[in-house]
Amino acid sequence: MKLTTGIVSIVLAIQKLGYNTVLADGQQYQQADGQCAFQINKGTGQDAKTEQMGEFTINPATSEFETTNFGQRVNNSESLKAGLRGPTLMEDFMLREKIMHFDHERIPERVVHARGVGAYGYFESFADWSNLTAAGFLSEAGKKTPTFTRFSTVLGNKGSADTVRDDRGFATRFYTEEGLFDLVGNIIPPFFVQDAIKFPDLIHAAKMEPNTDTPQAGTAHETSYDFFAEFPETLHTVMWVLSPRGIPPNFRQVEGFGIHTFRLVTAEGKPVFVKFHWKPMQGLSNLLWDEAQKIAGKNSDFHRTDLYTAINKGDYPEWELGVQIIPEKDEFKFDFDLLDPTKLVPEDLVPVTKLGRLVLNRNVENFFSETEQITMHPGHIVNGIGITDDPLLQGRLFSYLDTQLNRMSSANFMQLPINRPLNQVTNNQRDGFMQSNTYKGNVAYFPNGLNNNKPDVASHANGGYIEYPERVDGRKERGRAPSFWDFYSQAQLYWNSLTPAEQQQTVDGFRFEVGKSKSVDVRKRFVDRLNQIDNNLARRVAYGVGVPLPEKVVENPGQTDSHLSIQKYPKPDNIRTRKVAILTAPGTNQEEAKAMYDYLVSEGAYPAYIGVHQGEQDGLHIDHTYVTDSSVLYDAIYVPGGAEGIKFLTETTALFPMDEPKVFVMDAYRHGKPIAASSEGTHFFEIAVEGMTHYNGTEGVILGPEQNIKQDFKEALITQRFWSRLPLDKDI
Ligand code: HDE
Repeated sequence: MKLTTGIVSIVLAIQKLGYNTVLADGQQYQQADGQCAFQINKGTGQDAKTEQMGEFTINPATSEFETTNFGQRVNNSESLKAGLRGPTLMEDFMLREKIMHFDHERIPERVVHARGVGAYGYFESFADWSNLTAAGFLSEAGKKTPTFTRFSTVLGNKGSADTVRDDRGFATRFYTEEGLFDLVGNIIPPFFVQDAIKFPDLIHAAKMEPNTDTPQAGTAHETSYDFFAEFPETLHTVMWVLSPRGIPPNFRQVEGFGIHTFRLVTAEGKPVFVKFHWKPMQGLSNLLWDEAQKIAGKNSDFHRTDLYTAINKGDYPEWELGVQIIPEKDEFKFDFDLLDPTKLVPEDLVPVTKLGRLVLNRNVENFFSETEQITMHPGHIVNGIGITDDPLLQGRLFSYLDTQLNRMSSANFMQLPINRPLNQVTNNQRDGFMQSNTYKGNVAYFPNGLNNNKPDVASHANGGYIEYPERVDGRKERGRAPSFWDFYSQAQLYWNSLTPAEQQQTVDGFRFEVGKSKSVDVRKRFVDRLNQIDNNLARRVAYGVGVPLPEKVVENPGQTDSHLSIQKYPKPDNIRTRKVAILTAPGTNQEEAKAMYDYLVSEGAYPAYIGVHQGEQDGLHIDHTYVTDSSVLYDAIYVPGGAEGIKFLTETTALFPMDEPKVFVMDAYRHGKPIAASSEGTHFFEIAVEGMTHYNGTEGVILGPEQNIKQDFKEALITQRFWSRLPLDKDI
């Protein structure tokens, strides 16, 4: 009798899954338990995810004594010996336990995206978007959802440098009322390959070469360019990575992209195609390759430190989440296939509609527990968001769970605090390594009569996930649709959309990376591919890497999109978080130095005095010196006056490497950074850049009495980089 009831309820549930039924009853999804978990709890001042994490957070500083893992208080600092100089005893349970745990502290790093940094935050919807999607977190203006975002480089090992040239991950988990939604994207809108089955080849070619395990964290080697030359669908994304986009200055000034075309589906079952975008409110910026390389040596944690610092100081980075909306009827309107992940949808064709904003406002307590153990997965989706037939996305849906099982060594990794959704998880999955839940009763199957069919299967009416009922039919075939066969148009679009200075940086990038290939044949084959994009680009690279300059073989029709250049991206209206080095020495004009320092602080910038030693120096407190820091770690520099101070900076001393203060100015100048100098400081600027005549002019260099230069310096800091100062190739 009870079994029959169970079967009937499955049938009913399956019936309810159909969109017709949903349309017929017209019911909108209601939250089952009716409570909103995302309000800030007035008592604790925390959102629901923070509270949930708190249950698992331990503060060792409040524990009086050390214990073993089984709770016995112990002296865990001395091993048990037969006589104080004698052999250690096997019976020492404290030693055995401590060493055993230490021996197993490491887990496999991610096979890609190993190096990352994460932060908590919240997403706030700008409006009720139920006209677009049934997703609850987008259902109301002002609705807030806790989030965790992890940024990562792709190729490097966990201990590699932050400022390498690479694409980067931008993965955000939304802890929604209906479960987790992970938007696992990158900072570059297209991807290298069209089909998941080519991902292992791509990564094998781009990561370290297997015989030598070199080079670390980048594509500047032979196998990458061999693969790119042989597999031209990679070229569009290669162009992006080699352009200034591949070397961001921090994670706060990057865009994010969902890459694939996704679907949004309303409660009534109405679908649209969308591309997800994150637009940074801090503006968009980049490093020059020379800076990136030097920073890697000076501070290999540059991007991580930047994010931690900004959040700790209350300068919360913020992005707007937007979507490009493409009605189903327009699926075939473009000259590329919407399912091809190596293509972007130009924003000039389809503008971005802003849905809400993401604010990162809290650093992790523990890197391993939170940033390392989070298991992002494009298959974590909620009602109202759907996937498409993009063959790369389809393959990803398999890969993430599979790799996470390897990384976490237990199928129970979703029970970890960082991975738990906020709502109750109920199903009949059981046991496995490190099962931390205790399930009552003898029923772990469905249908069941003994528990009255609980937990029951969910239908649309009570929040069950509904697959969009896309019609699928076709023959089994291995291969690619002809609509995926154009590999060059968007590489051209991107190249054409860069400013001359950005094109120069891209050419310089190729000269470095392709030039690292020992094989002249690889260099030549790759240049031939570039020649399919643009002859001028190919000739400039060819000249640098010593292969014959190719003749023009294709026309570049010159199409552009106005949203792809970093240089043209809108600037913020403030200078919050801009790092400014103030160059000082004994004899520096303190008043000038302090006045600029205070002004920059009042504008929210991060000034720092650079001195010849740490501690007190002529009334200035110095934390940074010409030994610990250099120009590349800053956005701008200021040289105050004071004849004695300037004399000190120009003299040889053992307190810093020879000419280091001058190198500060020279680097800032040739990297196009804002430079301000006052009184005798202006003289120091002049002697430092003397002879650098191949750089163009002094745009962004502000010289004058200290009290007159502040506003101009602020404007220069907003501009951030003066590209006009950087030299361009002569005709090649
Ligand atoms: Fe990933 N990717 N990926 N990827 N990916 C992983 O999953 C994979 C792709 C991205 O911060 C892995 O848990 C395949 C595109 C990010 O935890 C792995 C393919 C995009 C992260 C994996 C792709 C991404 C990963 C490694 C081709 C942008 C870091 C560890 C079909 C939309 C997430 C892990 C984090 C991580 C596989 C392509 C972004 C191996 C097979 C396209 C941001 O599962």
